[in-house]
Amino acid sequence: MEMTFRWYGKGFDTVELWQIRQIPGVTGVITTLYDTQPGEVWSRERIRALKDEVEAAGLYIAGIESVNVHDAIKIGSDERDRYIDNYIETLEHLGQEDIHLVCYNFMPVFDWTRTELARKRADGSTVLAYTQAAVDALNPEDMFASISGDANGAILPGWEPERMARVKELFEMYSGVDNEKLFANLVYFLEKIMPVCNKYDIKMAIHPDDPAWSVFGLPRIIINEENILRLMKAVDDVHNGVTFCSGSYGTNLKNDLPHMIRALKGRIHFAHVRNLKFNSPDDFEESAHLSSDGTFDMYEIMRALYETGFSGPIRPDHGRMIWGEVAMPGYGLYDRALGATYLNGLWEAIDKAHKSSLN
Ligand SMILES: [Mn+2]
Repeated sequence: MEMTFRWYGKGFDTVELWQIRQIPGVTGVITTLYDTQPGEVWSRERIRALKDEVEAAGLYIAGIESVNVHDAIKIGSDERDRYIDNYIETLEHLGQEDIHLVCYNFMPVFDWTRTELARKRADGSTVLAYTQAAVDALNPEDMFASISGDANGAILPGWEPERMARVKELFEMYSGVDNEKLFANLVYFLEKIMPVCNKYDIKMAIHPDDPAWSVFGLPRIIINEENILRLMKAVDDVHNGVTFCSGSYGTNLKNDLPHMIRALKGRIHFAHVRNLKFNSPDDFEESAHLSSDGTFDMYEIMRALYETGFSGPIRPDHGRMIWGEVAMPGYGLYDRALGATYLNGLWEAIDKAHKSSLN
């Protein structure tokens, strides 16, 4: 594996590349053109400029998170082929610039959903949290107001104001789309883009839905082992792969994370590894990465990745806000750097134990 760090780009991220460069063991960034809209073609010039900027800091672009998928593609409307053509053109430009990993998601209307962005913990740190009762009590428009009011001034991915201004319209557009239709639209999209992915060896890595169940009655499909394996089979090409996000699949306690990793052997191209602490099955918070701070056994997650030969980028995910840092919720420097260091430590221990067992 390669340890990486998510970076939203200059002007969008409070963390700077030189700081990322100083985290031990971090060699690459996962980044994006944050000011592009879904459906827009990314120019080669802009991709090149981003690459140059990252490389000048002594890092490299390990992958893109995300190239967002236009709603027309998810809904399967008449315009979808035009937007798929645009997506293909973006992939072509990324391939020409030697970028071979693209994370994306296929969630309708909302990206990830949390009900609190700054829940205070006993140690004074703040974390993102989710309570089902709070979602049940809200309508979708109020959800946006509560999320944006708490974001430390940052624009959160998937919660862009221009998008949320259209939230009612978006709900209407998805009214005829159920889980099966959404799945069929995803397969249609993947089949269309596989040729360009094969040509440039671009690994598509679908991010799970977060939380891994339906919110506000919207369809959700990338939520468990059965569904993700179905998708792997439906488009049985190594370039149709997975972002294994422990914190997203892990929102549903029925998901056995190490088991899923083993079942997806060879198809996980990117990993987000973080912990959650469940206070009840309907209430969780994004704890520190350490196993003992949350509900998941991080050692077993890393061991499953190791034993399945995972060689792609891995990154710590949503960190706590600590030491007075003010940043995009979940995306401060300090706690994610601690997370990266902890995950590197686990990996080293697993690697050394494995090698000594061979002697
Ligand atoms: Mn994730």
